[in-house]
Amino acid sequence: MSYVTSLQEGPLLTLILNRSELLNALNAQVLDDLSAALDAVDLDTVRCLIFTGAGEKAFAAGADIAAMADMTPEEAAAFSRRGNEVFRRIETFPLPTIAAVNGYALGGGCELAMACDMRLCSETAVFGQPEVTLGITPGFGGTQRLMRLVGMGKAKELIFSARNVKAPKALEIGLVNAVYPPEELLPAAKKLGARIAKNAPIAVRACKAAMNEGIDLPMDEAVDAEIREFSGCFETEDQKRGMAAFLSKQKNVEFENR
Ligand code: CO8
Repeated sequence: MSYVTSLQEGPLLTLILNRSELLNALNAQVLDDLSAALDAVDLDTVRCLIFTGAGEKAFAAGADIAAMADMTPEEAAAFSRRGNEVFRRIETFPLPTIAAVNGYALGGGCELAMACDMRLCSETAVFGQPEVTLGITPGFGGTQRLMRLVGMGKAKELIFSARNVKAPKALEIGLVNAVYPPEELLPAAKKLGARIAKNAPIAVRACKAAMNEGIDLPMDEAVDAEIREFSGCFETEDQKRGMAAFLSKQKNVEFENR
């Protein structure tokens, strides 16, 4: 049995963390199942991934504390490396990703949400990096991604104090893009995914690649990443199709992912 359920609806693939009895806590098996779910994505038909958690309480309440309690430093390094590997894979995955955060997103759960391109959450969502209350640092990218999302001062405040942040505050500090009533969260994520899915898929992927690469580069090199991705689009049929449609005033162009 997999801890990750995949549900494809047209161009949208929803990956559901399915360990609700432990608030979708992330152990090695969940990480492996997430990785296997990514291996199985059909890049020809899927145009957007949505990550969410099973149950009404949690997106993911973090790495599995019971599984970590007796780790040696070497085992902890291997676990942290594996989590970082899987989350970096999500961050650089060649499709846009949306975290639909339906409750607690603590520790590794917050880190998973931050590895996604966009975060939508329910009014019940709670974000936080409580690791220092357990005697550890964040270990799945939290020390690096939170500061890139909300700025160094706010990230340090949240990580050092281990203070949780509810949905409205998460919106205010830019940790999430939007907040919805719980029953509207997945429909909203799918609506955003469907809107993205209508656009030229290779161009969307190229935007993601340019933005991901550029954020860590000096501006002169960052714009080179854009030039490379921009010019690459001119090798695609969808560029010809999109521009021809505009020039002939044709609406609702259908892109072919070629
Ligand atoms: N790990 C393991 N089990 C968990 C976790 C978790 N992170 N979170 C919840 N559970 C379990 C509980 O133990 C409980 O199990 P049981 O029913 O067997 O007693 C079940 O899930 C339900 O949880 P609660 O009864 O606690 O539910 P409440 O509604 O009372 O509380 C909370 C919900 C506030 C979310 C609470 O469960 C909580 O504080 N959980 C822990 C949150 C946390 O500290 N997360 C950070 C973990 S550390 C981390 O993520 C670091 C990432 C990188 C590490 C890599 C380094 C090697």
